[in-house]
Amino acid sequence: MNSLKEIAGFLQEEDNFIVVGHEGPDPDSLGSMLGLYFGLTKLGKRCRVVSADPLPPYLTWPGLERVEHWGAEFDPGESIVIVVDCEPQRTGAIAPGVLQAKSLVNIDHHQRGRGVGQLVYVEPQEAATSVIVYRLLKELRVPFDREIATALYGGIVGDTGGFRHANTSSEVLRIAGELLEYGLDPAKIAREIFSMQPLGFLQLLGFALSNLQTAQNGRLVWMAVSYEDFRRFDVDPEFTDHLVSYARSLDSAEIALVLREVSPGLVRLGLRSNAVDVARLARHFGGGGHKLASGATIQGDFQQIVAQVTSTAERYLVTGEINGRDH
Ligand SMILES: [Mn+2]
Repeated sequence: MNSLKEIAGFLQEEDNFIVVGHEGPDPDSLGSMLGLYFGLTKLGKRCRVVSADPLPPYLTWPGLERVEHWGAEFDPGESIVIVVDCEPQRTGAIAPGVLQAKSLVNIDHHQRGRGVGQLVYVEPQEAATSVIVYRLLKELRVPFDREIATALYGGIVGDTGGFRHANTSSEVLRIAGELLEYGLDPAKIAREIFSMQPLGFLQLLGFALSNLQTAQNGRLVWMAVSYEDFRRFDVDPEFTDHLVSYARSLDSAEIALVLREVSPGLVRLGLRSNAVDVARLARHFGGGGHKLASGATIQGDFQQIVAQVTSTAERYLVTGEINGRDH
């Protein structure tokens, strides 16, 4: 792994960058993408920002309109690609182009991410990749303004669950406090991230909550929403990963999980915990993430996957072991 100083030095020397984040962009991936984009632009660098997937429709941060959308045809050409908040493989449809970049920089805070590229900075201790980008922009002596501050603050709010998760350190609050001095609107940023639900989503939520399942006296709790359910409530399944926070709010929950069939036969597993290491469970199903918040994408028959995942999670909760029988 490189130091932030080395990465800053490299960025200072070079020009012509493309910043990319993960598939299904969330506030932290967008915050770190835009923060870095504005920072490099302020240094007089040529920079573009690219996402494979559409952005969450409710965010109105300055600069989001500059995000270009590319698919499998994405070709970085001579540009240096900077991958933030994920490994290059997780950039979705643009991943083949990203992996062929002549030069690759990887900045991330995910536990499993070993980083891929000429320059790599992966620090799982950091609450958000937006915090790492904050430090990098300081290293680069970029003057901050409201645009940069909104992006980084939004990313931090997203990944700390509005300063509620275990990653909310005094350092994170100090950085957030400094960013607030640039005249951003914290109530608006929080409302856009947490409280802009379309009617269909609330109705789907009511359905999902009334079908909530538990095991082990409520220590394990799960929701399963099929593709058919999403269609019935006319909800885009890609923007429903926060369903898991409702499952997690059960008083007895130690492991909360949500299984969403986002297209026929393609299932996204979201895992949350208050103490148990659910990154291990996510890895068992081919995914990854953080100790208390992780996920995976699984292909197959929805009902079979629901049965398999919940029985594995229950066994893990009871024994602390994941034996390899299911996979
Ligand atoms: Mn993140």
